[in-house]
Amino acid sequence: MERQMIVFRILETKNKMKHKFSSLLLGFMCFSGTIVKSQDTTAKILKDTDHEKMVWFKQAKLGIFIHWGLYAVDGISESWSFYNEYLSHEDYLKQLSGFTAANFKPKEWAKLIKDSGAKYSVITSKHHDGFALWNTNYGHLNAVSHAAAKKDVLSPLIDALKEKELKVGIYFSLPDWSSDLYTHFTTSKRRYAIEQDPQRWQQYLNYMNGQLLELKNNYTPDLWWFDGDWEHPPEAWESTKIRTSLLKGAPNTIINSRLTGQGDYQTPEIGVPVYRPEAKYWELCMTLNDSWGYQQTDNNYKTSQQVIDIFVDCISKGGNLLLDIGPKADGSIDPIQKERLLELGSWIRKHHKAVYGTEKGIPYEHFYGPTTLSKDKQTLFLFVRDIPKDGKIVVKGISNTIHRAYVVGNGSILSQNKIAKLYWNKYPGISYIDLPIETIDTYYTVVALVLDGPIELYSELNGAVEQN
Ligand code: FHN
Repeated sequence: MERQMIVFRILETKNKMKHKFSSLLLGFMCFSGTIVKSQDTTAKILKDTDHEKMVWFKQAKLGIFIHWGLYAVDGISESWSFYNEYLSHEDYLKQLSGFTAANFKPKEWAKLIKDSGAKYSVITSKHHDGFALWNTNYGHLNAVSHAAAKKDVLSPLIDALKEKELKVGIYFSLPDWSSDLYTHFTTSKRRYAIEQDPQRWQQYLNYMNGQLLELKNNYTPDLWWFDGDWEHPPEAWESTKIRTSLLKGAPNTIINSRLTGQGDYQTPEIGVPVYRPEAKYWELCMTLNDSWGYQQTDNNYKTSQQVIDIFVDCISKGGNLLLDIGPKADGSIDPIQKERLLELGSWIRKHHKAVYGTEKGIPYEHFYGPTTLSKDKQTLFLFVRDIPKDGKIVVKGISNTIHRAYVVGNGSILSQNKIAKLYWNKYPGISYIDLPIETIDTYYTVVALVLDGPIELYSELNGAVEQN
């Protein structure tokens, strides 16, 4: 068994090297203008992250992101609409009178999130516009004192999430474009440069850190989801200090990669990684349509199939999906958004064995599609998106004996046969597994292959057949 694990690791290393070579090739092709763009998964994360504290995150696979703020009132782009000067800051703030949260039912939100199959949720406590959802003693813009809601909407949501045993993530924007203490106001207006007025910047840091401490003390989140670090270097944000202060007394809290250099995991955004990111921990954040917050004019919703495509892609590459919803200003959630979450949830429930706690799958050379592996690497899960035209799926280069093949979610045993296997050499042959039409799932049918030990991948080039 030990030996098989080693073989698997060696083969993985070989594959990584192959992948590095293909990345180089890709880079060269980009350079020569052949291929459009490579992905940026390079955001710096800490090298010495405590692996113990990452266990729940690694096993969770799905989180629900919530962008809720003033921008839902007019259905415009969160914060960016005034920053990019599509409307004035003054007009943007007029939305305060429409942010009622009149139909806000935090328990229903938490139930929906739980039913989606997510194990955690990340809520925008404050976006770049500086509007805080909780009763902060800092700043001048929050749901209690300034919006029609006249109440703290963050606390009841966090309570409801905890009640449902969901892990809690707090999104916090480092920039606050509405604060007079902050450097940037809009794309064409800067208030000041840090070098010109370090005292004012220090006042901003005090304000920002004051809010962070409030959030820490009020909610003891499991995860901090920072955003907006691109506006200043880590030294200006004093990101090391922020990390130390947030982890003080709460060492198991996880921090995302956008507290530059101080994060525990990478956060690619929208672009589904084409290749497996190298980072051990990563999470793709993704919208359901093309907007983070609620925008009634944006109907470009991904279908349930597409949402599940993206989810399966992430987990097969060893990552999580942080899928976003944008509730309306009254606190209700658009029926399409609800439907997508519930559909994803029922698919996950049926296939939970192939999802939670699994590891990234095997290279595509062995199977035409995404895969995951059980923790002990003795069960390989194959995700079949389409109906195989001859009713068979094909697996290649697996040296193990397949003890049993069955359909996850209903247990149907599947028959298999092997071709091109010669008894005198090690080439494992090609396995064909029957997948009758009655077993096909609406989105992905998942086939489990129970192996005789940890998976052993074969990648040699066979030589001449020397006897017959
Ligand atoms: O600018 C934001 C954007 O509005 C949104 O919040 C996303 C979510 O990941 N993050 C930022 C850009 O990276």
